Amino acid sequence: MIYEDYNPMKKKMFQIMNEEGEIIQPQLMPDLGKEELLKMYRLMVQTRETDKKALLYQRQGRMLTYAPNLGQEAAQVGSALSLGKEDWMVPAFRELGAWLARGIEVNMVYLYWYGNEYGSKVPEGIKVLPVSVPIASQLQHAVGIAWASKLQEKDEVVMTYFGDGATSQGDFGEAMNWAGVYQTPTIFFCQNNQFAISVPRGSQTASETIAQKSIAYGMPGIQVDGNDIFAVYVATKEAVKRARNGGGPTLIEAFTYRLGAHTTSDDPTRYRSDQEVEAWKKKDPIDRMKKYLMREGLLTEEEDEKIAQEYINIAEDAFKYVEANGEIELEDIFKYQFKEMTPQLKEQLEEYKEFLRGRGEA
Ligand SMILES: Cc1ncc(C[n+]2csc(CCOP(=O)(O)OP(=O)(O)O)c2C)c(N)n1
Repeated sequence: MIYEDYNPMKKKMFQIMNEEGEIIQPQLMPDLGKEELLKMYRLMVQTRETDKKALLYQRQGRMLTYAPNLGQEAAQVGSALSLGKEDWMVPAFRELGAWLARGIEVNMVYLYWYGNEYGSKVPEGIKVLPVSVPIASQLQHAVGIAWASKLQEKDEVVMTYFGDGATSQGDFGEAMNWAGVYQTPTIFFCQNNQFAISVPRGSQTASETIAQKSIAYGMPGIQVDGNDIFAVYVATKEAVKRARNGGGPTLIEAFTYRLGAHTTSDDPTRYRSDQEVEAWKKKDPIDRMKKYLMREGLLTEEEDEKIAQEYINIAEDAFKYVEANGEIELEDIFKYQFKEMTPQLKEQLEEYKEFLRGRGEA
């Protein structure tokens, strides 16, 4: 129903909970008990605390690089929770809340950003693909997996994540087209955080919304308030159900905002105003759900502080583990590019060894 009511041509954004944490469409509220609501909230808080710590470690020179998730927690957690254990998540690189919701542990995430590729080794039984940095390349993989699932009659749905900038890549068009033609069970989940590094959404595409791109490829689409976890959950849940029942793909645009930098190498004050950022801080997805939970008598300030502390401790322990176990041999960079080292890589490795000998380190 919501996909008809919010057809992208109608230019309406789907929202259930407003910025004050009030439920404005109670008839569409998902049927969730206290435990499930708190699980959602806890995952968002864990995302935030894990993210804040990572940024601090990177700024202390202890982590290689990092892509912050601040402000995007509801989009990530709400969407991932709509998947079943049997379904696949195919990420880009800014998906912390979704990884945690799928059961990826903090030490794996930290290990990856520490520069250790073992962070990409997804544990057995968790259906998540490794980080994909080449923008939009993962969309092809997502459609391929979904098509295989369909051909093998497996009922596995695939949710793939990407940013607004990714929709300007050729890979996006190819993946969407294939999914539309072959009706693959793929959910294209776009976190429209308004920027592709320093390029604002408006300079990125002439489309009025990302959601309307669904129409050209013959699939349902919707723009949801990405800072409203209930709207995200309901929209993705319906898309997952449709895909599982043979109804094909869906494009979901989660309208949100990256409150932090693109990565730790970026300075966002050079391309956007403080006023804009301040205005978006008022739409904070976690504050919004907190207000709702407190009004419903499901959370107190004291409990909230305890939850945050619990996840700060987990993050600190995870990073201790990474610093104790995460060092890599620089030689590995040359050794594991290919199954066998190419002559060029062998030459480079020799050069590197020579450099170490020069420094008296080898
Ligand atoms: C094919 C490709 N081109 C360029 C880059 C450099 N790059 C890294 S992130 C990024 C912007 C991506 O923006 P978006 O898809 O909106 O995702 P966001 O970073 O906002 O989450 C670019 C251009 C890349 N990683 N891959």
